[in-house]
Amino acid sequence: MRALDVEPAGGICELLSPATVVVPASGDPLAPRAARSPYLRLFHDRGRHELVIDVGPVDLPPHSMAEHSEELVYQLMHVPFDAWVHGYRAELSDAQGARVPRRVLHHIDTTRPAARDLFLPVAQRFVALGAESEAQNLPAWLAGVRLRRGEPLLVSTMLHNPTATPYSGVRVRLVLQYTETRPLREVAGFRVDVMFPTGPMEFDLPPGRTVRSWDGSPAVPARILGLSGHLHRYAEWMELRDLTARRVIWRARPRTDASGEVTSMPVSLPHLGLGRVVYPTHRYRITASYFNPTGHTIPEGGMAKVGGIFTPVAPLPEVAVGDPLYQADIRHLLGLRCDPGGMGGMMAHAAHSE
Ligand SMILES: [Cu+2]
Repeated sequence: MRALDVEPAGGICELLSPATVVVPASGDPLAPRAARSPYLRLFHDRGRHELVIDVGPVDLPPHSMAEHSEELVYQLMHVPFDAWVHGYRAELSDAQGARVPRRVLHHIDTTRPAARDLFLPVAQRFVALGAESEAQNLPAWLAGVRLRRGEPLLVSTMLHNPTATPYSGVRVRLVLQYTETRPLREVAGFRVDVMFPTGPMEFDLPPGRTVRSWDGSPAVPARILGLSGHLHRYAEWMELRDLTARRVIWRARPRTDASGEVTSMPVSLPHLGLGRVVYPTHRYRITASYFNPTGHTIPEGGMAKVGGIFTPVAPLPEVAVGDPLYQADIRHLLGLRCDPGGMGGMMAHAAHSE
């Protein structure tokens, strides 16, 4: 009798079998199977204007990954209504509702397969939070990311317990604060990574200095309203440069604690929030520098990305599902969930962040 309760295999991984991967919107016949996400539930607090993406519950033994980590890598949900998201935060609790240390949340990332990225013809990344990320909340009237009813959202969660204390029934709640009224500025997230265009974003750090960069241009003119970055231990600095205009848009060093661990990155609001326009006719370069003093290579120890919010000056093109890079990127993301050993890189990432 028990076996009847077990869901048949498939779900989100079935999307990888056709030649062209299409992540279905909620109206598509494929959607219900793909969206059968065992560790994801949606709650809606209409009074507080909050949509809650609830991931879990899972147990977190000491010094290990969460149980059911494979299922958490990518789960599919569909946005239940039209909304502009202007803020977000993450909450962690255990089975008794007690707080769980934030450091067990390696990351919770969201991707919008129905929307395009600013710099690449791939699925747009939405909210991403790590252990060090702080909650963000813009005034509802000012700016928000427009989510459309029924659009798919891929939710990637990694929980990892670096402490000696076991936690049971752990849940991560990603709380999205929204408004139903169009704000002054419609915004979206962007990112530029030294490992673009797709694939794993981690890279090895041999002993000594490693400098990496990537060049590209946005698809449309866009006003960058705010930006920050993500780096790992042993990072020295990173910068975003306009090669065409020959000027530095942003340069930052990570803030670290006494042990050298990155605790935060500076946030920049160009021109007091009025923003800085980037152009498709200009080339931009992200560069990051690391210095590894340990004398041995740190596998997948490096990472460097700039992320932030922008408002398009001209509308972003529709997503081109057939684009080879879009396909490669979706296959990479879902492969982390569905390919045997696909989690290897993510596990390594967690291990060295301990
Ligand atoms: Cu990282």
